[in-house]
Amino acid sequence: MVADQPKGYHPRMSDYVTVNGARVGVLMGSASDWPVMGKTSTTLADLGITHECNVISAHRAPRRLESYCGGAADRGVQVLICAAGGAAHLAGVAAALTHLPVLGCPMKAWSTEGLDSLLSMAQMPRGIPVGTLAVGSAGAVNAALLAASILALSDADIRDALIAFRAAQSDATFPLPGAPGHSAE
Ligand code: RP5
Repeated sequence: MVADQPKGYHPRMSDYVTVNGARVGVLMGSASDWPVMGKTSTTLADLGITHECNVISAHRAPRRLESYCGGAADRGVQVLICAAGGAAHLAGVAAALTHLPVLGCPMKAWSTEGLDSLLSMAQMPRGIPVGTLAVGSAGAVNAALLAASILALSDADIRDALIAFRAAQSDATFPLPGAPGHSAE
């Protein structure tokens, strides 16, 4: 019996969304994280990685988080990406509840430009690691790319998609109209 939940509370699968074949689970502490974390989802989709996205707060819905993390590996999820702001314990608690690799995305919340979230994730005490990315959009995109790198170790399609993504990034050119040596348009 846990004091913070009604007596007899048991999370149901319907408390969160699952996607058949999902390899990555994206968790957020709040729907207010979605404008940034949508970039994680878009990047995963661009690489052809089936994933699922849920808002499950570690402090508002701890039993639901326990249920989700406890079942993730058995459903075939291989990486969790957790985003939260403030005293951002979502990634650390998720990492405590599963052996899967957990990547942390610190969100800018209401103060300190996200430094609070960054330190909450990066400064995990020894024993339970969280692979922490940069604050905000850069970390959100990089979390997807790092998840792809992990999955690429055993999935040739994802490896090819990641290599193609990086090649396109390297081949991109950046005209500076009007700058010395660049054309005017
Ligand atoms: C965290 O607090 C969330 O991850 C979010 O980044 C921040 C603010 O949440 P809301 O007050 O917008 O729900 O739990």
